[in-house]
Amino acid sequence: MIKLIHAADLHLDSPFAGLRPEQARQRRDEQRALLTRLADECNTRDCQLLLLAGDLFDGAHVYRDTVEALIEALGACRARVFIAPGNHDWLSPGSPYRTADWPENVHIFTSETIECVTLPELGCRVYGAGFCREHPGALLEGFSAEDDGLLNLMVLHGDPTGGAEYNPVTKQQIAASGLDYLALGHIHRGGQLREGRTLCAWPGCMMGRGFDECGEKGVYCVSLEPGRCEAERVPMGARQYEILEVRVGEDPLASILAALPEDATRDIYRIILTGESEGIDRAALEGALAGRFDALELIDRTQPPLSLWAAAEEDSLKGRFLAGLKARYEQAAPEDRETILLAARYGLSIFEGREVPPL
Ligand SMILES: [Mn+2]
Repeated sequence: MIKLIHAADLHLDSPFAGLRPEQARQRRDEQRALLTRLADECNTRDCQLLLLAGDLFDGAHVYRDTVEALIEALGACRARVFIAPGNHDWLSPGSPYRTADWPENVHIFTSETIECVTLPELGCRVYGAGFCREHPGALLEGFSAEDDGLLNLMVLHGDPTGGAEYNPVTKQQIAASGLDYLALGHIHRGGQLREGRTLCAWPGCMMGRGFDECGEKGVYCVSLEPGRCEAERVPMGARQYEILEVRVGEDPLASILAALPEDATRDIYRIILTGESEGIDRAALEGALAGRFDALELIDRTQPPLSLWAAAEEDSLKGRFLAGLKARYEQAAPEDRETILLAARYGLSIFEGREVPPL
């Protein structure tokens, strides 16, 4: 039986442009630290192969520290390593894939024509190709693997979800490939499908970089023998982005706390508040939640309780005042609504002879 780890879309040296420079540098350090984790995972599980399906680097600018960290981690793997460069790390003339000194156990596919390395000691062959430009066309079209009893694997960057821009991989091509395992990269949310005798999988990115890459990220651990192939998700323990929608009750803080997992201190949260409220005291909530997250973004989408507008129909000065604000509230952009609610509450307090709450 062959055991392998399949990872993709590491996007090392991402700029993390939305973060402060200090935080961005920390994230790039964390990306490099994941390389050690990847090598450990391979060695602990006694994997014979590590397949890296492209977008290892985020772009043409790669720090030397990063190349060194990657070389060190891959060199520490007892597995044979196969890399198929993708659209972000395509094989430009100055690419580290061409210029760096890679360890002996690492094979980089440097042609857009599918090539093959036979590993008789493992009873398999590993096919692969690499992007030599950003948009290489359909690399798998017309391919079929040798059929001679060896297990056939392929590592490739490409899109199995219908996108046409970056090496589209269709179900027909997968079925016709005759491969046992097709290790893809490109789609950042992991998934797998079976077509014909082939299991095709893409692990997604190894670490989320924004709210468009939420949830737990990781790699696949694949076990493979003639007639059987399974891919199991292995989380890599990186910091996570999460979006949580919380319907607030009487006490918004209590509602949020009840919705949180036990420990989110390393994670980056966007909490969207819904339901009814007379206005969310953002500063107080942020204060009360400080330290529970690496970073928190609060979005208030609550609606005012009906009673605030109850007198808007009245034929009185109070009624006209509320009706005017209510109309503006309904037209307002979400970020302006809090101010309008505040005006309504203050105005109502004055009309009703109550003490005006402090600003
Ligand atoms: Mn990618």
